[in-house]
Amino acid sequence: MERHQISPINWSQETYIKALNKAARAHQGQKMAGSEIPYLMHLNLVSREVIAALSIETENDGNLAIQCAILHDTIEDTNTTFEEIKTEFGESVANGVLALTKDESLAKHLQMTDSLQRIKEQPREIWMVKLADRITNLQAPPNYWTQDKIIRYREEGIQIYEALQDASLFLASRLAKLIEDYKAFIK
Ligand SMILES: [Mn+2]
Repeated sequence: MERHQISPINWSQETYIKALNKAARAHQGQKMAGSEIPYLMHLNLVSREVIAALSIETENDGNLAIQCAILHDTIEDTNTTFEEIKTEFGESVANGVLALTKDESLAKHLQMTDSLQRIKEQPREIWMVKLADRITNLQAPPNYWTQDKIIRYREEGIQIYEALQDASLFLASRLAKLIEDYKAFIK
């Protein structure tokens, strides 16, 4: 049956499915922190934020943004390697995922600044993924977090916002609102 192809403007469904299959296998068995919910939920939420931004900010390379959104934690949290991502998804996706990976050889308090510097050397689509990641993570903190940890997490959110806000008006305004709302968790 001959059918006219209809696709989203700046990304393809096939690309999304391929990345999601990879992430589902790589993160198999992992759960979201402090819960029984599969980790894939986090990747779903991050990619939904990115897709929402792409529907408005259509000048972006949506395939790059979506692949990096879905794969952003594979190098950091699974045994997937940079080389593997490069072979399967290409060099720009692998470079993006690597920039989104914390350098655990650094002291913990230096890791965010270092990662933000490396993200800023990447295309804006990678910045969008980091904004979307923090939007997704700025939900009610787990009940075992200390006040100190909650305050630091909010401050890190501000640091991410300040560094990357230019990548997406949509995501930056979502993040700004969540940073404001997060004050409610500080007693
Ligand atoms: Mn993440």
